[in-house]
Amino acid sequence: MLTRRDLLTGSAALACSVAVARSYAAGAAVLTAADVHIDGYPTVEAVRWMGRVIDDATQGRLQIRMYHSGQLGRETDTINLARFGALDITRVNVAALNNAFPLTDVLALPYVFDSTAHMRRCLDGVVGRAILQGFEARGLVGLAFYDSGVRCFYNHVRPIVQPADLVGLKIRVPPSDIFVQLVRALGANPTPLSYGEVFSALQTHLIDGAENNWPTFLTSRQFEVARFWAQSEHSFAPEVLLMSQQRFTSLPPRDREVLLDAAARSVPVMRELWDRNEAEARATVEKAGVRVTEVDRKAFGSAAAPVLAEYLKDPQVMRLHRDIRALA
Ligand code: GTR
Repeated sequence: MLTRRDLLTGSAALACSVAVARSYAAGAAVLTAADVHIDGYPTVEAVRWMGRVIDDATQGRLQIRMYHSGQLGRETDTINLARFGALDITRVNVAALNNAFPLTDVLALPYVFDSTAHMRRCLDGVVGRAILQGFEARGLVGLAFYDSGVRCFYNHVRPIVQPADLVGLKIRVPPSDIFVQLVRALGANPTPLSYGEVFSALQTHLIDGAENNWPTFLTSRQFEVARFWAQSEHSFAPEVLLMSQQRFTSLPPRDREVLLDAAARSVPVMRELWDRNEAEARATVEKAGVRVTEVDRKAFGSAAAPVLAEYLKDPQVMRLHRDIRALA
């Protein structure tokens, strides 16, 4: 959690760049957006697309300026900066939100969705709406959900087929208790690290492996070190596009409409980019010699079941989970 001091010191440079961005085009409001992914990644491109739509619809009155590649810091930091109004838009994974926003837990829990189509149905319906609205009580506006494929384990030690193959391995997890508990339940040692630290942690063997989706595995170059990919498909944890509520309410109502509409319309654009990107990423890393194993899905499901059961004790998570399963 960021303290007020961290915010004041650590965000001085950011505040400067935000100020510059806001005066970037005279008379235009420029929204600063952050993403940890590299230029060209589907989430970055979807927000850029939104920026073009907004620019057109407002004759340049409202614009988005994208800071990709983690230029504005870790995901957990950008969430707090947006809450405090020091950053306008941030695109993060639900894993970075789980601990502070428990309503998002259900989206990251293991083996909750059966497929990408199932997840999209849920995010497009009442489940997605309830979770996006939940951000309003905490200084944020939930603009949209984006795809993040399905997370699988990979490592540089050995192929994984059974949960027992993970025993003893040091596995990087995002800053979410769900992933810490899941990796522990599978017999491995969870090591929480921020996204920007994972590649060098793998390279220096500080960790043995991690878990993520195909495009991230490729663009972060983790595939160059971790040569064993296991198709565990343990979490569909999607991405969320969030806006500072302070900044949102400062905009004239007509611009708020334009923004919400552009965010909603960016979802199918992102999905198309995603589907293409995911297939290409997989083909590229397999061609580069990464060995893919199918896992014993039943054994993984059973080992992960106690983690899911623990979270389902929360009535709110239970209700959302019931709605998700009803759409399976
Ligand atoms: C990716 C996600 C990033 C980041 C990363 C991680 O799938 O797109 O936003 O959360 O995972 O594991 O840190």
